[in-house]
Amino acid sequence: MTFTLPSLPFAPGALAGRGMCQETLELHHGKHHQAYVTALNGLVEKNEALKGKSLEDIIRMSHGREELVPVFNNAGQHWNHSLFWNSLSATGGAIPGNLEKKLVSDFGSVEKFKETFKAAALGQFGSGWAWLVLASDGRLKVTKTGNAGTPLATGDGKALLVVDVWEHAYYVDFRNRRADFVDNFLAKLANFEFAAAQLAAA
Ligand code: MN3
Repeated sequence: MTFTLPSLPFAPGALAGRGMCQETLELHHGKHHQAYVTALNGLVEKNEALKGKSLEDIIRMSHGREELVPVFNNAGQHWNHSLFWNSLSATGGAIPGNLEKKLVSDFGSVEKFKETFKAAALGQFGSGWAWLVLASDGRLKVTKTGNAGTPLATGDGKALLVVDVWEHAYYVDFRNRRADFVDNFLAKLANFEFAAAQLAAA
């Protein structure tokens, strides 16, 4: 299987004025994400055991295997970024009723969820990701992963929403201010409609 860069689910300029300019998206999607896809295809081409496997299979197969670290890193980054584009919206920030009810039930309040999510995003030392997941006990949880880490590999819940906290995600719009980027993500960019749909389908 040859992997391809998914199209953005919005125009590259659609989030300008909401804290993610077109230049950020052209670099992040068109250069960074494309580079992971290209590298993954090159690695799969050289490894018979990986040919024809789905992205999810490749992530699970390569996780924790020293000789497959580059495969895991590029496959994980491809999967994580694909979810990240769906976690953004030009009408982001509004939380649908069914998801709000579940957030209140599992975190105590929407504000408490946002605090927890922000703390995970800021607490990830260096590059990585902060996640809203549906854990196997049926509760919503916030988790974080380093580098290309993903709950898909660890079985740490079904991913509903993710924010990229690699510097390339925010440096053009927010310079070094990760906290401002995360606040803006939660208020203006987070596609909670998508997260609610993922929850409903789980
Ligand atoms: Mn990224």
